[in-house]
Parts: sequence; C-alpha cells; structure tokens
Amino acid sequence: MFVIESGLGVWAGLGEFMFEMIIAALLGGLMQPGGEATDACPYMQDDGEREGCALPLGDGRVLLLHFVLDAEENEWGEATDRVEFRVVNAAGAVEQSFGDVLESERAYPHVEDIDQDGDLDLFVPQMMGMVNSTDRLWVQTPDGFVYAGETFGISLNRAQDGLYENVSRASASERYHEFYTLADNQLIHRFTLHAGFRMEPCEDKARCMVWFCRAEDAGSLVDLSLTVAETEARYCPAEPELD
Ligand SMILES: [Ca+2]
Repeated sequence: MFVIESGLGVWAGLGEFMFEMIIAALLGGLMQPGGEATDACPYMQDDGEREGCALPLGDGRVLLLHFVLDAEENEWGEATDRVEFRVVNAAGAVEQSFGDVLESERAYPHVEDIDQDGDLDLFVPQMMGMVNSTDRLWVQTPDGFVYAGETFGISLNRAQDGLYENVSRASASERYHEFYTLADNQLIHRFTLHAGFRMEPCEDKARCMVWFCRAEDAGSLVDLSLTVAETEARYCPAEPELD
C-alpha cells in the first residue's frame, strides 16, 4: 500500500503516470482521493473497532466507508453505530454522500449486484444471529444509491418469476423462505414459506419424520395473483432426501 501526501488541488496537477497509479489504487479500493490510504473492506471484523475502508464499484468508482461509534440509539435504547458512505468517481469527485444505521457489531457492509443490472447494490448489516441477519438494502440507480428495504435470513438471492428469496434457519430441521419483489427501488416482502421436517405420530412407528411446507404471512399473495395452494405448489422447496 502507498500513501499520496497531497490534497485534491495538487492531485489534479499530477502527471499521467501518477494519475494512472491513483486510478489503479482506487480500482483496488485502497486509497481515498485526497491522500489517505484506505483498506478494502473485510467481510467481518475479528476484534477491535471497525475502521474506515473502501468498496470498489467498478469503472474507477469507490464507495468509501466511515464508521461513527455509538452514534444512534435503537428501539431498546442501546447505543448503535452509524456508517457514512461517500461515492467517489475516478476523477476524485464525490458523487453522493449518505449514511445508515449499523446495528451489527462485527459485520461490514458489502456490495453485490442483486438485481443483475450491472450496478453493485449495497447491503448494510443490522441485527445478526448465529446464522441469520437483517440487512438494509440500498439499490444503486443512475441517480445514486436509494434505500429499498430490509431483508432477513442468510442471504438474499434471485428466485423464479422475478421474485427474490432469503432463507432463514428456524431450527436444525426447519427453514423460513421469505419471498420479496424488488421493483421501483422498493424491496417488498410478499410471503413466507415455512418448510422442514417434523415428528408426527404414524402407523408403524410411534413417531415419524414428516416433510411439510406451508405458506404463512401470505397477505400479499393477492397482489401476485396467487392463491395459497398455488404458492405452495410453485415455490415450496422439494423434500430433501435423508441419509
Ligand atoms: Ca444492481
């Protein structure tokens, strides 16, 4: 890593070779325009406090992160952190500044092109359990990042019919499959499928392991022109084979 000790004014007058080096550093998410060296964001902080870092957005643009400890208070009156973002283009100009709450103690925000439109979108982690977490999603648009909504589970993924799915672990043998739509930069929860194995009385044994999948929290099915039966038939996962 290297550090350029110069302000933005001097920066504009640098030679072509230096300029290319700076762009290369920006592409790697290593340096903040204006001089300060910035590391690429890790996925998780092992110990200590999170430090400022950068997420490459492509085309020489980077998303710079700055953490403000104990800046907010959540609904339980607990102090939580805040993260400030700056989108900086290849010329070193700030395109957008915005911020968000960051309730997760260890996880860093990360970028991923969730809607596959070629622009990286931003996930800001909130409450984290052993497996599941809540993330706040910011979709990148031509006008910058726009807050879209919250998602809960292991990770949000594209599913069939333009829906998005996030699977959360309810227990060792049960999962919740949360389905969303993402349109007009709004992530909207549509329905939940509860699936897994459970023990039930059966004929030849006292109890048997039985596969189940049922729609819950399905108030938005009407908007999707789906009945509960159609939803379960179309979106329930196949019964996995047991060893
Ligand atoms: Ca995208």
